[in-house]
Amino acid sequence: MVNKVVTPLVALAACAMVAFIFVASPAAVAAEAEKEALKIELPQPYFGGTPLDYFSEILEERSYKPRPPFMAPKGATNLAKGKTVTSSDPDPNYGKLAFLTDGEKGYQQDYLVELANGVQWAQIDLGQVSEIYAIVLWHFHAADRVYFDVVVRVADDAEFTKNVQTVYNNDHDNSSGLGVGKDKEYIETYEGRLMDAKGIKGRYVRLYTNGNTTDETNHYVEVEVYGAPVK
Ligand SMILES: [Ca+2]
Ligand SMILES: [Ca+2]
Repeated sequence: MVNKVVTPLVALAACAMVAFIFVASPAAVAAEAEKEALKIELPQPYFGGTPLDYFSEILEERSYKPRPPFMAPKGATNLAKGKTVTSSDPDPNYGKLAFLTDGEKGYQQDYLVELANGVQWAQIDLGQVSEIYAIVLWHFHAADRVYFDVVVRVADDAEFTKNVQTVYNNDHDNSSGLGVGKDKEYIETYEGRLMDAKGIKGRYVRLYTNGNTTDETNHYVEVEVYGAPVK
């Protein structure tokens, strides 16, 4: 009888020890102490517009709560600000490619870049290989829209042949030919979409889409890449 009680208690104590060591190892505690919440400036939200009439099995449920803070190593900055942007569509329907990294994130059409129909990408050169913690991406947030086949990749070279890594991919049927992705589709908001890049290293960030729930075109308002240059 005593054994029946004691054995589970011993097992529980052992589990607690393991959990304690795992959670509170000095290295882990030090790493957490070196982190702070990213300060992401948000534009004004847009109210109104046509409600979205779209359903898909991979569409993430809309959240009405503010995004929780994202913890990144102290000193992380937006490495994309003011950096050079190139695209599969070098002559946008309207707007300029430089709008992606100019710091303006408003929903007004003045801040919008529209790329041609179908699969298109925009690419940011961070200037040097960097450790990347998070990418925040605003397509167009003056309406409820879902952009299709959102794929975000990082590489060491502008042609995307060296050290290519995928940060986000919601192309479930591989229609863009970049591999099957398991991430969710989502509705655009003024908060943008924060993607956890988990500290991967690279110099170039390339962002793909393939039209949206309103039309076949592709839009960007701003892209932020939070990280630190690799010394
Ligand atoms: Ca902008
Ligand atoms: Ca697809």
